[in-house]
Amino acid sequence: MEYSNLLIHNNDGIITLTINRPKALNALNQQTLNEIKHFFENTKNDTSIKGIILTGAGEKSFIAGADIKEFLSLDQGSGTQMAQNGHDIFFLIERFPKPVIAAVNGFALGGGCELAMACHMRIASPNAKFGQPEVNLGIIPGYGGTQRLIQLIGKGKAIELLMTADMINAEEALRLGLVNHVVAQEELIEKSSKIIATIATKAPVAIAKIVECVNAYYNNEPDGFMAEIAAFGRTAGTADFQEGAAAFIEKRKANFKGA
Ligand code: DAK
Repeated sequence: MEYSNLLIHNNDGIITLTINRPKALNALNQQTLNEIKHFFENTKNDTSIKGIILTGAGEKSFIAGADIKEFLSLDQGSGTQMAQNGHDIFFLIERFPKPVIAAVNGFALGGGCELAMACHMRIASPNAKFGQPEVNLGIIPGYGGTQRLIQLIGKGKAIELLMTADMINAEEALRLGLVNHVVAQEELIEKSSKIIATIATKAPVAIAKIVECVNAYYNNEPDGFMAEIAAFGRTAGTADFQEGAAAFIEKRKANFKGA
């Protein structure tokens, strides 16, 4: 698939995926969502990939929300259909077996904040602004925002931000636990890359299982503890586990193979 709204840069297996609609502050239209879906579906099983950094083009905005210009034709049926499709895409990112980091370089509003929250971690620049302004438009978040915001910052603060549509800055987002780190804008990709490079030195099956188990905490089925028991057994049966233990005992660096 030819992408019209995504830029892809591969630096030794660390992919920077840039949403490239700067004139619309990188708002998510359906075309962009379809391209994101295609990208994640087609890289899920690529063992050469160490992780993904998701960012927005330009210095002003990560993603300023869903594309409001596409809203006018929405009704109950198409809105429900669009929400289902959106949830499928955001779950694909949340469940991606390699680290996915949002490098938030400006506005992360509505669907943009939701997309950042579906990533495994968020690194923000000082000019980043987060918010769920949907109630200003007479709707509610449609891409998982009501759930993931509570998961990340707790019920009390989440309900305030969802009801008031207030924007918060990077410092406040850090204090609330919505972002992992705040770094200068020109250091966003470097900081994200360093985290991915660290994770890439670990056993791939163990990393994929961490993603599975952390997500299972929030699911009723399977229960998170049961998921951890099964996942632990799976990692205990890998050659990488033997290698990791042997490397520790032999005082050398482990050479993981991903199996
Ligand atoms: N959609 C489309 N265009 C947008 C946009 C957006 N969300 N945000 C900005 N733009 C466009 C502006 O229209 C403007 O285009 P031109 O007029 O130059 O053609 C250009 O980007 C620059 O924006 P501004 O001139 O407004 O720039 P400012 O610096 O003055 O203001 C701002 C920046 C971010 C404060 C402002 O642009 C703004 O308030 N933007 C809208 C923020 C917002 O309300 N976002 C939408 C949140 S609601 C659903 C699932 C999910 C969702 C909806 C449905 N279903 C499953 C059905 C999600 C909804 C949302 O995300």
